[in-house]
Amino acid sequence: MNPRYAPWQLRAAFAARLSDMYGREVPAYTTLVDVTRAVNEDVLRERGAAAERLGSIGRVTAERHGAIRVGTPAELGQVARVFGALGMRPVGFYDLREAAASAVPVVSTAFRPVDADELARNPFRVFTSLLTPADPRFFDEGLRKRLEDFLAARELFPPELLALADRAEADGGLAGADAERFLGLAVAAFELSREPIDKAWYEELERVSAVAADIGGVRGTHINHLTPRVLDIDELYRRMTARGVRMIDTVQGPPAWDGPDVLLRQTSFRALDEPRALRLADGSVTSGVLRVRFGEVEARGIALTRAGRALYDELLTRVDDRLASGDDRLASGDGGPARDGDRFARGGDRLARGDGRRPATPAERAQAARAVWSAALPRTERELAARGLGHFTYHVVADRPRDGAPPPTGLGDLLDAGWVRAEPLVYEDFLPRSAAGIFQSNLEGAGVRDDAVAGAAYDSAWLSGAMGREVLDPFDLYEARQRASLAVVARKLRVPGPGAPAGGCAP
Ligand code: OOG
Ligand code: NI
Repeated sequence: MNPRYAPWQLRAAFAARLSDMYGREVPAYTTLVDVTRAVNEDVLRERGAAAERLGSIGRVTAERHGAIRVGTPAELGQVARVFGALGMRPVGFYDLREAAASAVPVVSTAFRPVDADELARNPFRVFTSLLTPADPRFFDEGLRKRLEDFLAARELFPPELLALADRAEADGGLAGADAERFLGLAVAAFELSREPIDKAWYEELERVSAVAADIGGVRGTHINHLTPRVLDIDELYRRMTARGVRMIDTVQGPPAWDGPDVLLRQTSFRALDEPRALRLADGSVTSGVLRVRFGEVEARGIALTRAGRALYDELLTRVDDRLASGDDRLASGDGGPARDGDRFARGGDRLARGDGRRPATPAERAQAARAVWSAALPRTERELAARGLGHFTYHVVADRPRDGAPPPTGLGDLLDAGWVRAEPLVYEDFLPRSAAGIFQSNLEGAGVRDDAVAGAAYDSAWLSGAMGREVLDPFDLYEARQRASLAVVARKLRVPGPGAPAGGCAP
């Protein structure tokens, strides 16, 4: 008997083993997972079925995202093959060079399952960043050349792993012994390497960018955080702090407020000192410490439409403007001079100020965000749908009224009359500004970026070409799921395409 493992089973097993490995390497991660589980149990007890509105407790408990960073398009292509075996595809393009205040010379995508049933089985995703040595704002010609030579000479994934990955993808899974071998090699590829690091080279890169050193200063890659999903991130933040874990000073993303949860809220704790072997110029090896890994936790909300997302981005700007105008500054301590280091302050929620005033505190920012949110975002799911801001799937209600009358035709009326119900689609992706904030909140130094020269241009099409796989547009994926559900409603009720909740044509 030689059981076969489908891609989703490989994915679930990989996520679980990676979690075990990371827990051994970073003990604080285990604390984070324990506290997350306790919060989720409490939320489930308090809110009942409502707690599972954005994913079953089974899915949420197993849910993780990881993050890795690689150096070359060829390496990214190999990552895509390993994750392809797990049924994960590249979704979304994130340019963190622009989103970060510190030197974060990477562009990124996220590998994840895309079909609804695959997401329900196990939604494991990996935020994957690619170094940009060709960007002259960070690297001069000489450094670029040495960096590219260094990267070209290393091997992140053994050929046997890649061969098994290709076979798994082509055959739709692997048989027992091969699956075991594949999983062992794949987890090992993301462990922290014990090989000595060339101290001078690492430090040269670190002066440019700590991220560049983390990627291009070593011979391997590693998982740099693994993030569980929590149902109440504010409560999680309180409990971790009470346990003495020093969290970054904010929760990134939308503020806590009394309307529907949208998109993604994240927070993290600092990288921990980890002993590493360092090779000196004379060839001798000494021991030092590096901080390259950290802990992160997230709460997921409803996926926004393109229009909803544009509104979200505009609200972020409105919060910045409001803080810049000084409306939300607490009376005490206002007007103090900005400290030098604040230009690249921790937490990513810094406000660049040219007027010499101190940046807004996290509490001021949260208060401003709540005010802006309350004024601009609908307070109910129904309203989010009606204004075309959120993504939902629509389902015919089994015990709908049966008085012989034909169903109304507009989606709004179908919802009101109880023929159809709406289920929110959970946001499966990331946010560039939060990602940049997470990056820089965990960096030691800000690095340097020369904004006097033009940056190298990268976009989603470039990234697709670089790895030889199409980077999918996340909005297209949510829209397709919404549209497919509406087609089923139309067929079952024999109504013309019921269209958007606002009553117009199909969304
Ligand atoms: C990735 C940071 C982005 C997130 O959750 O936004 C990220 C990294 O540090 O490599 O994981
Ligand atoms: Ni993350």
